[in-house]
Amino acid sequence: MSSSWTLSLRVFLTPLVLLTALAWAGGSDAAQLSSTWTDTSSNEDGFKIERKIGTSGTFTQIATVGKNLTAYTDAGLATATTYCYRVRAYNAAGNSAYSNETCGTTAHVSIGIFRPSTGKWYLDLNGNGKLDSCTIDACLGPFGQQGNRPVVGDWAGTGTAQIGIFDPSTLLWKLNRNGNDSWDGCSVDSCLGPFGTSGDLPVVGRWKTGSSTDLIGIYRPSKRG
Ligand SMILES: [Ca+2]
Ligand SMILES: [Ca+2]
Ligand SMILES: [Ca+2]
Repeated sequence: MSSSWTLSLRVFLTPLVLLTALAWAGGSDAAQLSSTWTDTSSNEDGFKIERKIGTSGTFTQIATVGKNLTAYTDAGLATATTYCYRVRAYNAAGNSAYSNETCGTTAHVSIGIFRPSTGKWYLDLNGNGKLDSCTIDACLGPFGQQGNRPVVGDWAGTGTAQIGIFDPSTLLWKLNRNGNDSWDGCSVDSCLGPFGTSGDLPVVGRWKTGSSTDLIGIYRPSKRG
C-alpha cells in the first residue's frame, strides 16, 4: 500500500535543540548565536530552522541545513537582542514535530572606565554612552590601584566580560575570574605573569580560534634594551 511508503518516509523523532554558544562575529557590531541539536532521525533530508525575535515574537523559517547536521550559526544579528529558535526535521513526506524552543541574547559591548585614584570601575551597563548613577550603571571595586592598567575579558568563558588589572611594577595580572567584581586572591580569581615589562600596555583577545576564554597579551610602545 502506498500508505506504508508514506509511513516509512515520515520523520518520527524530534530533534532536541540546545543553545550552546553566544559569540562575536568579530570586527563589526554584528553578533551571532549558535544553536545545536541532537539528530534523532534516521531518514531526514535535512532540518528547518525557525527563529523569532524575543520570547513573544512569531516564528519564521530562516534556514535549512542538510541531513545529519546538528548545528547552525545565525550571524549578523543585532546586539543585545533576544532571539529564540526551534528546529524540525523534514523529508519528502513532511516535517517532524518541532524541537523545544531555546532563546539566547546577543552580547552588547559597552564602554567603561577604571579610576586609578580609587581603584573603582564605572561601566555603562545600560549602554547609553553616558555615566549614570550606580543604580543604573555598574560601579565596581575597588579592584586594582593607582598605577595598575585595566583589562577586561571573558576570563572564564561565560560569555560575559570581567574586569582585571595589569600591575606594571610587578608584571603580575589579576583577573576577576569568578565574576563577583571583587578580588578574592589567586586561588579563586586568576593570577598570571610575570608577563610583559613595566612600559607595556595590556591587550586582551581571543587569540586562538575555538578558544573558550580570552587571553592576555601586551603591546610594547617603545623598544626596550
Ligand atoms: Ca539523521
Ligand atoms: Ca549609562
Ligand atoms: Ca573575584
